[in-house]
Amino acid sequence: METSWFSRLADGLSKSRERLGEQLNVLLRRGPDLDAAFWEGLEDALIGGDVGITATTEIVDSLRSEAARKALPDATAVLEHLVSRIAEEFVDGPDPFELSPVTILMVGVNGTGKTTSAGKIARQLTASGRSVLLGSADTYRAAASEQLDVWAQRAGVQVVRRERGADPAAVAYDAVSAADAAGIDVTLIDTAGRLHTSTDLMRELQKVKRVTTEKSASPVQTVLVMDATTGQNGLVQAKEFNSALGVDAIILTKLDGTAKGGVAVAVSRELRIPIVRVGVGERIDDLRPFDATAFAKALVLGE
Ligand SMILES: Nc1nc2c(ncn2[C@@H]2O[C@H](COP(=O)(O)OP(=O)(O)OP(=O)(O)O)[C@@H](O)[C@H]2O)c(=O)[nH]1
Ligand SMILES: [Mg+2]
Repeated sequence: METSWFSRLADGLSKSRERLGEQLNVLLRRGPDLDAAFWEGLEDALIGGDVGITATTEIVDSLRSEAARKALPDATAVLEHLVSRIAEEFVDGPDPFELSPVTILMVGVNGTGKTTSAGKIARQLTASGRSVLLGSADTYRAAASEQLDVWAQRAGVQVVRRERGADPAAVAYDAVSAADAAGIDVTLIDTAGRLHTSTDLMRELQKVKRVTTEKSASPVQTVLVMDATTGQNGLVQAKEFNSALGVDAIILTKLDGTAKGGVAVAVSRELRIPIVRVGVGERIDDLRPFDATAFAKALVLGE
């Protein structure tokens, strides 16, 4: 299982690795010397992979002093240290989906993968024997509720909903009431990703969170679903969600669709929020628990 997990992750990250790996290979082909051109090349490769300028500078500076301190012989030795250095950049933290009971708000801009991630997680959790309830608090799009239904049927879980246009906070209220009454382990509340303005969206989500927290007997966690293909823009949005709502954990989706998988590094270290799941494809198993070392290896070495 571990093997397939690694290969799925490495496959999913192949675009990132091709790009970063190709640049690193070019560096290695230059020769083993750890000269100024090597360090610049390494910096360019990481920035190109969307690791972010601050993180890149820190990583390269620390590798550089490590290379001097430990008298690393050549470029290959430095790149081996790069994996552990990248892995260290990730913030560790509790996984909200492992709490029980818990109520989890799935938030994020439109199209990032909130609804499908909620569905996939519902199915994964029920497969491991936990009771799950879904709340469809995206009341704007008729399709949102139907999309959640499809996943709910596969997972065999109930969906709490109201009519189109209803107050999302009212749906959340109904969902946590039903979950508390039934002794549900994990309540997942799907929310909308787009309103007229982002201020409207944040205000609405704040209300959903307030009502949920007041009503729910279980702790409430806010999980931000972020699309890796949006790169540094996604990071700006993530900061906005975090300051408006307080984000406990991140799901980073669509890593299979981008050469900029390094954005995971920037997101985790700049927000100081753990990434708890990564999406590397559209199949249910493609939403995987996050492991910093495996991720760094898959990103840099593809193994
Ligand atoms: N390739 C790939 N596609 C993904 C991944 N995660 C989600 N998707 C796809 O992204 C699309 C949008 O997903 P949704 O779950 O509808 O996104 P959403 O955040 O609920 O969108 P709104 O409800 O419009 O805000 C769907 O086609 C998903 O199948 C992933 O990790 N990789
Ligand atoms: Mg949705």
